[in-house]
Amino acid sequence: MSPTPTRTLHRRGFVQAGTAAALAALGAPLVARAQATMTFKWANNIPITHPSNIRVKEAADAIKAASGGKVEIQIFPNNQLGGDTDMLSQVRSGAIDIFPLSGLILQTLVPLAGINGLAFAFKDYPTVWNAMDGELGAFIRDAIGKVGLHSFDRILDNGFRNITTSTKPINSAADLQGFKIRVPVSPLWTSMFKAFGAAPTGINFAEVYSALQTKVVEGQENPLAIIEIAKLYEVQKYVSMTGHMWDGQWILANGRRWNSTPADVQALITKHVTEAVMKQRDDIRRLNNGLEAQLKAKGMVFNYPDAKSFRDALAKAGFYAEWRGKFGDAAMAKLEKYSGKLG
Ligand code: X2X
Repeated sequence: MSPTPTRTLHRRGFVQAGTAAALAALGAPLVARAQATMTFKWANNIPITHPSNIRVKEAADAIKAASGGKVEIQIFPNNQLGGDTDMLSQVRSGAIDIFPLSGLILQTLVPLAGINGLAFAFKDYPTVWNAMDGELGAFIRDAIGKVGLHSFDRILDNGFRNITTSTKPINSAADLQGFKIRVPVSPLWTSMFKAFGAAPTGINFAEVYSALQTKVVEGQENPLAIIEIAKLYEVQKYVSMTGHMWDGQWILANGRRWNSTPADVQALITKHVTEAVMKQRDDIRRLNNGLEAQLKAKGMVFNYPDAKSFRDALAKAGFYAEWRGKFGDAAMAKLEKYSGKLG
């Protein structure tokens, strides 16, 4: 069957006027074919009710409308296509097109991507966004580009992480001695909790609820939004507000798929995904501020440990020195421009 004649999308009203003007300014060719429907599989590890999915669904709807139904983003939430480790393989092979992933889990493939997880690096959100939307983020995205993945510029917020347990509150690093805790599958996470003196096990998020329920582990650590949305309050009692690190998800696309996507479609997707990320950050900030009261109402017990014993344990175990060596001086200089001297 011979293909129908090619038409540029703007002639069909495919691209909104604003986008077309922006593309013209960039000198980008409008090369997409009006007859082809493009479908992108977007997969992740969290329930559809999480702002990451709500906002991406809005972006997908906007992209579909703006493209006259030609560009479709299908969302597969909640580990439907596998756990994080598996989805990372799939986005590399092209079985999944777009996959948001914690930089610390991506670290198994891009060692530098774990750097923002260095314990207590960021004192607050303004510092996080200055770093991740600034030179540190650009440095990390460069490294991601080298393994054949495209990273969108803006990273999704996951949040500052806190420890939950089924057995006792964690008041200081001493309470973590020998403590069986789940961490995501990531060298930095495992190293951090070993340095605290705990007994960490790397488990994908897909198995966290059942690992807590069956007491394979006594605790885990996550931002409040995840604790609420994944219903971890059903299997955990205490929340210790350690805020030991900030974590976000880079939105990764299979490089071959992305590079073979017409420039106007790339621009359309990028515009809406970026808007979704900025709204998602706002949602998470508001959620994490309001959730404490809600989780208390569900029976969770909160405590607010001082960071000092945790920092001291890390310093004593040589955690910062070890990771400074692994990340290298150039990368540490990018981080410390925002965090101040670590360790
Ligand atoms: O796996 C986790 O704990 C989660 C949901 O926070 C991440 O995606 C890193």
